[in-house]
Amino acid sequence: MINGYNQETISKAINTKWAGKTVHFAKETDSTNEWIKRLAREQASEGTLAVAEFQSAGKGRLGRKWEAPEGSSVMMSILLRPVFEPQYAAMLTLVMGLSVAQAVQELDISVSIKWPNDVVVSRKKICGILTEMGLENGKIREVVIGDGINVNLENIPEELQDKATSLYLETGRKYDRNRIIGLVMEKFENNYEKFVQTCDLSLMIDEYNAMLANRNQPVRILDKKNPWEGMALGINEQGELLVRDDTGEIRTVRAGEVSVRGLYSYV
Ligand code: BT5
Repeated sequence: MINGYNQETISKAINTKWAGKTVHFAKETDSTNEWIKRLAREQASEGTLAVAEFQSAGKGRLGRKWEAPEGSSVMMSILLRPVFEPQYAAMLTLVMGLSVAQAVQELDISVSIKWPNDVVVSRKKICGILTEMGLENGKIREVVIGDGINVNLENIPEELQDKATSLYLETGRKYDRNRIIGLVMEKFENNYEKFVQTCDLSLMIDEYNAMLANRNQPVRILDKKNPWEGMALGINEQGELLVRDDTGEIRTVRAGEVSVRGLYSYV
């Protein structure tokens, strides 16, 4: 049977140097990203992790909502205080995406990454990532990375069924959320330490591209003014998606500026 899920069980499952060394746990909060920002104002240290069993105001990107029932999903946010320049912070979403994918792979589940911020199983989303940055005098004050991982969800709301799933729905098995958090923290610590050496993805690009669901897939770039289609080739060291358009030109697509969809499905 699966252990409990609380501050103590989560801390026990994390064997890292700094990522998730301090864990805060709540039965309910508004959003773990908002909670960790409040903890950051109270001088929480780098690597502090906030985990909630339920979020009353879970957030996606661009004002979208993140919703998951109590008791079945991982909702957590980690606090970082990087000293690098703000322009590099957006790549941390990719660093976390790779880390979650590697953690899920350790459970013997076939998993991939939908650039830039989703982790997918069977081409449906099992995890969304939201990175937020606070600045002070042009410098990074903090970066918060939030993960919502659909672990043991037994149902997916009707409107999300074509693009979302859970580890349980894909494998028929229930997973220990403590272990998943421990694995994500271990992978993230390792990848983040590589990232800060170069401030780009060069030390993990091959692993990333090997797990990229969009790779060699036809995609539609949902640019508001000029949507276009092409073949996704992989990411570059700056985390941009390389897409060959129908004239043969290879164009770079930046996360945050446009959305990318598979031509035949969500990925
Ligand atoms: C994301 O946004 O995928 C980022 C989600 C980040 C959630 C975590 S949970 C812990 C931390 N605290 C927070 O408040 N947020 C972070 P985006 O790409 O904008 O996708 C949002 C869209 O995903 C929604 O509009 C829905 O269509 C869909 N969605 C909502 N809940 C979902 C779920 N549980 N599983 C899969 N898709 C979902």
